[in-house]
Parts: sequence; structure tokens; C-alpha cells
Amino acid sequence: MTNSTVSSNAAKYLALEEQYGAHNYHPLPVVLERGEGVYLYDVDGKQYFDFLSGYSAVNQGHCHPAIIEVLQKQAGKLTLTSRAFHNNLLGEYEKYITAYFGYDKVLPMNTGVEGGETAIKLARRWGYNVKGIPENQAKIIFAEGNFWGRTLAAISSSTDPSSFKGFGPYMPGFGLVPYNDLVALEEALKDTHVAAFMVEPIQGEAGVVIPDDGYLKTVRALCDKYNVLFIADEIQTGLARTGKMLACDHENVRPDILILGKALSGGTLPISAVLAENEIMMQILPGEHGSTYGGNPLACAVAIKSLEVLKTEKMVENAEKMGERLRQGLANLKSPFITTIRGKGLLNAIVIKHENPEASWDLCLHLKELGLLAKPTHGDKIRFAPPLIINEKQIDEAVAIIGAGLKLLA
Ligand code: IF1
Repeated sequence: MTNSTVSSNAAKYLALEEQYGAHNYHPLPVVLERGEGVYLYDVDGKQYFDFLSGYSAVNQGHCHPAIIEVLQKQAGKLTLTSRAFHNNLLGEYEKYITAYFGYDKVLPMNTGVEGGETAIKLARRWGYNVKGIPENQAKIIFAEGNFWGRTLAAISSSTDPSSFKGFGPYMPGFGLVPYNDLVALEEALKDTHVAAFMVEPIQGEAGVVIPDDGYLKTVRALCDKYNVLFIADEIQTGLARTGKMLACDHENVRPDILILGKALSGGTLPISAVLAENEIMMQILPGEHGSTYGGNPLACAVAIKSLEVLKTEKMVENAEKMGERLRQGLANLKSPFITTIRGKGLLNAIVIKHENPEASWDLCLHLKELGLLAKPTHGDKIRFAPPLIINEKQIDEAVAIIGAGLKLLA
């Protein structure tokens, strides 16, 4: 395993985290202090390409000027009213985002996992009130390899021991089918107690796993056939990341419940949203769900601008074009260590094959030294997901860095 040194300046910060912070992460040894567009800068002023984008939370680029301007202006005016009272931005935001994605209503939350929890509560409630599932018998089906957060419900659907082991007992009423397996899914949906199937259109954490063409279309058809809600977790794949506004748009399918997060704030603060038609959304009555910060005016202002710039700056089209260029550039490296290059738009991953089991980590350390930040997921996969504002010259520079890093792996 390559040792990566940090400057004495950076070491100070690592020591503080080591002593005073929970050890719930294993970050790359780099200490950042500034972000601008596709670049991050460490405490010593070194510049890096950000090829993780906060796990797709920074689609619009770090500190997007228009988003920051709105953030700063609203922050000095009104940041939180709680939902005990109304404010002048929540309705405006709700109108904007429901028109943007074509749903009757939105339920605003904060983190992505709260969005997932909200979607499951809505589905269960719909299951009881509309589908007629007997009380406390509702089932939710998930795909193996899913990741939708760290709460007890989220880990109860996980197939990754590093997510769920040692945190039991687990949430009842959750079932699993293999991802991209429509025969298994149809079998599971025949159970009349199933309220919903919740799935990522592309599995992010699993290593950018893309289902077969037509998978989402058939998921939609099977959910219709068996009167089951299709919940799309677009927290990582949504908001232009895959070269369409939503990853579901690649197959023109419309989920019954759409979950958004991450880039909904342009990487400035936690904002998530759950969108659905009235028949589903109105199953939750006043006082039955919410959150202190859900729908706060600061988040509303920021989310409107974050959504707006995706369109005005044509980030969907750019993600598609730059993603093609990135994958082609990686292929042209003809590296003996890359066995797979996969992705849609600017959600990509390479799979590394090397006798050294730590090769992916070592490669990320080399890339850090060369000026590009990325991190392995599940051992041998490295996600490459830069901000969607990246241009051709920057893609080419980044590919050259990745090529140089791969050469150091030999
Ligand atoms: C961490 C992973 C990615 C998500 C999808 C819901 C959520 C996430 C598809 C929950 C969050 C984050 C969590 C973050 C790292 C990152 C991640 F590596 F953990 F798995 F992206 F793949 N649905 N993903 O990807 O959203 O509650 O975090 O706002 O936990 O370190 P959240």
C-alpha cells in the first residue's frame, strides 16, 4: 500500500480529526480548504480536479457564483421559520420544483436518507389506504447492492455487511431481489402485500452498475401490472448527472415517487425532496411527518437557483458530451490495469485489475499527488464523477493525469 505523505501543515488538521472526531470514515490523506468550479484547493494551495463532486452533490461546480449569491442574500434575511408558520419562499419553491419535474406535490426534507424514509412512509400509507394491504403487513422491495443511506431503515435493506453488520435488529417488511433481474422482480411483486419497489436507476455506491436497456421500462410495466409503486432513488443519478435530467429519462419512464437530494443545493447545504401525485402525497396528514429544517426558506431559495442553473447552463447536454469524451479518453489509455470503463453522462467508474489488492487505493493516492481527487468504491472500482460544468480541455487534462497515475501502478 503506497504511503502518502501530507505536509506538516495538513498533518495538523488530520491530528485534530484523529483525536476529536469519530473514526467513521477513511478519507484520502488530503486537507481541502477551497473549492471553485471543477477544482479543489488544499491548505497548501495545491489545485486538484474534483472527480467525486461530493458524491454528485456538487454537479453545478464548487461555490457556483449564482447559487452562492442567493445563499448569501437569503442567509442575511430569513433562514428558518420551522413549519409551525408559513414563509414567503416555500410555496414558490414547491410550485417551481413540481412544475420542473411534473408532479402534483413535493414533501421537502434535508438529507437523502430522509427522502428515502419519507418515500417508504408514503408508500406504506398508500399501501394501507389505497391498495388495501392489511395494517402493518406492507412490504417494500429493494434491489441487492442498493445504497440509500445510513439510518436503521436504510441499512435494513442493505446487502453490504459494512453497512448493516452489528446494527440489528432490522426493519421488518423489507424484501430483496437481484438488481437488473426482472424475473425475480415479477415474482416478488405478485405478493399482494407489496406496496413499492424502491430502486436506483443506476447503482452508484455499488460501483456505477448500469442495468440492461429496457430494465426501467419493464420495472414500470411490472409495477403497473401488480399495483405497486415505483420509487426511483435519483439522489445520486438525478439532476443532470447521467446526461439526462433524471436517469429515468434514459428510458422515458416516470416513477410514482421521485426522490432527489445532493445537487438539489449545488453542494451548499442538505436539501432533499420527495415528489408524487396527490393520490400518494395526500395520504400523509398534518403533523404526521416532517423535519425542523424541511422546506426552510434558505433551502428553498438555494434549491430554486440550483435547479435553474442546471438548465440555463445546459449541464444535461454537457454531462452527456463530456461523459462520452471522458470514457473515450480512458479507453484510449489502453491501460492493462483497467478491465472495465462504464457510465452514463458524468457518472462513471473504472474497474481495476492488479495483483496488488490495494491497487485502487494506491492509484487514488498517485492521482492525488498528480492533482486529481477520486476515491475507490467497493475495492476495485474507482468512480469518476466531476462537476457537470467541466469542459473538453479539463477532461483531456484529467485523462492525462489518470494515464500518468496508472503508469505508476506498474
Ligand atoms: C456517506 C456512499 C454514494 C445515495 C443514494 C441516498 C443516499 C445516498 C443513491 C443518502 C448517499 C452518499 C452517502 C455518503 C457517501 C455517498 C455514497 F458512498 F455512501 F454510498 F454516493 F455512493 N441514495 N450517498 O448515494 O443520502 O443521506 O447521504 O444525503 O455516507 O459517506 P444522504
